[in-house]
Amino acid sequence: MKTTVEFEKYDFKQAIIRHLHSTLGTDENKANNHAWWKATCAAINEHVLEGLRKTQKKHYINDTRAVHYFSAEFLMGRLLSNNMQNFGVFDDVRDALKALGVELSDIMEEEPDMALGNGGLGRLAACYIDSLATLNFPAIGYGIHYENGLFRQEIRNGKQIERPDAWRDYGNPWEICRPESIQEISLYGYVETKYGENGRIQKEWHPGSIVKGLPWDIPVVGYEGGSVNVLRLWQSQSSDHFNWDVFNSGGYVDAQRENVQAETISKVLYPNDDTEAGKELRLIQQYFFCACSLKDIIRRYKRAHGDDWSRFTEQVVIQLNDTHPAIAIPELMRILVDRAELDWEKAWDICTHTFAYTNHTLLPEALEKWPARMIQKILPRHLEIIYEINHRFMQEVEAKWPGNNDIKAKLSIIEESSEKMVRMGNLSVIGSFAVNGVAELHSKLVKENLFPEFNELYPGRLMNVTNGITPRRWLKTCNPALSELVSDKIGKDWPLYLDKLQGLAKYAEQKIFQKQFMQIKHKNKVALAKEIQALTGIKLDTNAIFDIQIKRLHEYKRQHLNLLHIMALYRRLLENPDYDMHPRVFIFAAKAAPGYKLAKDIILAINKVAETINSDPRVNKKLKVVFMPNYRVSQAEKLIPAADVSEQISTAGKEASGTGNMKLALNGAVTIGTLDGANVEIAEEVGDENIFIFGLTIDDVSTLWDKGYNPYDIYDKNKEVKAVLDWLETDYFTPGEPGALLSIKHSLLEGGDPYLVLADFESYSSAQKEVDLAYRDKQKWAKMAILNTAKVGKFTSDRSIKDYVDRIWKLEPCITGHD
Ligand code: 26Q
Repeated sequence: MKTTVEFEKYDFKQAIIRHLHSTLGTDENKANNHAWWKATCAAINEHVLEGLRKTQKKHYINDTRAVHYFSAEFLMGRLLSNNMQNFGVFDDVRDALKALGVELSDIMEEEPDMALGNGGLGRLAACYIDSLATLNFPAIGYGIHYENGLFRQEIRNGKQIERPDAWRDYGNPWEICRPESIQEISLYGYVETKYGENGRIQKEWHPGSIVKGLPWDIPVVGYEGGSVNVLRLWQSQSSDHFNWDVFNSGGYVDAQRENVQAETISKVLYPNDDTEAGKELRLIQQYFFCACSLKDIIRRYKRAHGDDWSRFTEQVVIQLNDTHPAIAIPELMRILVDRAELDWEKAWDICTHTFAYTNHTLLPEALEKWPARMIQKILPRHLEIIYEINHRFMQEVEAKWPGNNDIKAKLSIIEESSEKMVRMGNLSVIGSFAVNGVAELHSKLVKENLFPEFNELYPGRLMNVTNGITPRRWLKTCNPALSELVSDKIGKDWPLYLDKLQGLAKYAEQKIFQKQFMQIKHKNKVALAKEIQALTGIKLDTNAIFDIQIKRLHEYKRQHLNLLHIMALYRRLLENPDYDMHPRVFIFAAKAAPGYKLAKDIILAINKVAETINSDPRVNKKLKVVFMPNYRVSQAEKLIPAADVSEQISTAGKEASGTGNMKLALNGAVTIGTLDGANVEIAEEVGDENIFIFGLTIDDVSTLWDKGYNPYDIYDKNKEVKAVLDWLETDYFTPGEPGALLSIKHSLLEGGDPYLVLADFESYSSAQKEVDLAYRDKQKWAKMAILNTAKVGKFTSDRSIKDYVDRIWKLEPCITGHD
């Protein structure tokens, strides 16, 4: 196979030493792990940059159509091991370092995670750019170069404390600063209406402030000779010339203040994974990266096509990762109408053939809305454009449903509440040629519940692309032992053709293979147990079931359902020391949005229950609870290979897809889950006998709400539920502090239990009993675990990307190869 980069005669040992000397100014005797890490990155980077140059040259010469993935988040994690694996040089580098007396696994721990995202949506973007590079599709990721990524979580007295994440403090070896591609963008000010010679109305935006966007490129290395694409992240800076006047008139301090304001834009990632109501800075962030990225795209387009806009939509497709970049739609209209002086109709035609939008949530509180007044202040011209888009759209609605004002009010981009709001979801559907949900069930609900009228008005626009994960990071790199076993059985090319994992199914009942598979799982559990002991002091029995729930903390994800069940097990063990259960370790890891009180209380409750149980000699041989602080990509890579059970227990209809569910199943964990998000498709793939499905379905959920749900009915009827909820109210888990965990009980009773935790408790509890029984049958469990790995090939992000390409992007691969 032709590869982008040649390694045959490359001497890593020599290169690493060379970089230790000439890049880092140190030597083998003085170097600490950090220096070794940097020198190793520098050696790898020689190849990264060579691949990047070749890929860019090829794209330039071929002038190919490309996808531009706009996302406020890219949760990249660490890149050294990933880049080495994708180049296929991991073992060579490990051996080279070994010869120098250095352990690769130690120096990899030096790398800070690039945590420029909150959770699923940000990690999805990272998996997608991996697949795009691997499959040689011309693509560029566009986002924000946050100075501080998602906060670091510390746990003190059981409580979450947020600390800043200074991921670049000692430099980031992977990023390339591109001052030659700086862009300037405008904010604030007012709009002047002018009349051109031909009587055409011209709008001129006189900005109140100008900000510079400085791009940093992160090379994205495709697997085994794929392309090296780029992720381009914008850092905000004050614009020199705009401050010049202030500066000259002696306003040094004022000028510095403007600097601070401009530089604030890319300072910090918002740590919310739903919405942050009405925060001006968040809107500015969104506009900032969209405007910079559009200018960048248009600069590149014009280099090839000048002022001829007729081929723009052939060359450019822009994917909006949720509504966060939706402001790009009126921004492109502004450029086309005000700057390029195209007719509105022509401009709108270009726009609606350029954008496609991915929806990631149905939760009404998570659908983005911005006060019109705020847009007016920050982006006055964009508000006018949004009104014009809406005005014309309302005429379409009138033509389709004459006189129907209810539908108009519902579909309007403008919500006419006391404070006028701009609905970014509606704007995105109207301004895009394709809208997709992220799992079959979710896309169905998008069509039938969220946007049914849009689906009627624009048949075919709403569709599904089921999420996926990159098997390079989420199996090959994070679980090398299992990867090797798999390669021995089915050959080495499964990371590119994940459906080949099906080939393992025929060994699912073979004793030797079961033993090999489960031995690897056990080794991974031992490694995790060691990590957990080092981090938390908790000692684990690695023969226990490792039951793992790792994801953002949210009521709808129901970590508290898991916790109530743990308390119930604890209670059963106290009441009956011989209560028959296989030893189990429940492991949680989760960050809560800093302002989400109940989520933080659930973290506190998990930690307090964990402390109590772990130090109770009556039960702690059979039951342990661990809360791993500071959940992040690199931690997920250690947890996932060691999981026996994967907890995917959201209220049906609430989790759009989930992607952790796929990662865990791929690594041979068996899911206990509801029929929600991609769990439905995982169940279809692995078969009902290889997954533990429980709980209300979406239909059950709506029936239950329709007939009236009263959580007190369950509290009064189910003794165990009553007992554990009442237990929370005492000071049993929080000595001297009764009531510290009361908010959870309160939300489940007086609060009306909005996520039906109590309604699903009994069903969850019996499913957990089945898990316990199944695990005790070693062969049965091994078979289930193997079949999970064997049957989840569908969930490779390569398949997702091919779906996007076929259904939406219509790209051709551009093979890089040699010069
Ligand atoms: C918006 C406005 C202001 C501040 C923050 C936000 C914001 C930030 C992040 C809103 C949402 C997010 C992230 C959402 C997210 O991660 N959604 C998840 O997306 C995954 C990938 O499709 C799905 O698998 C999950 O089901 C979905 O919850």
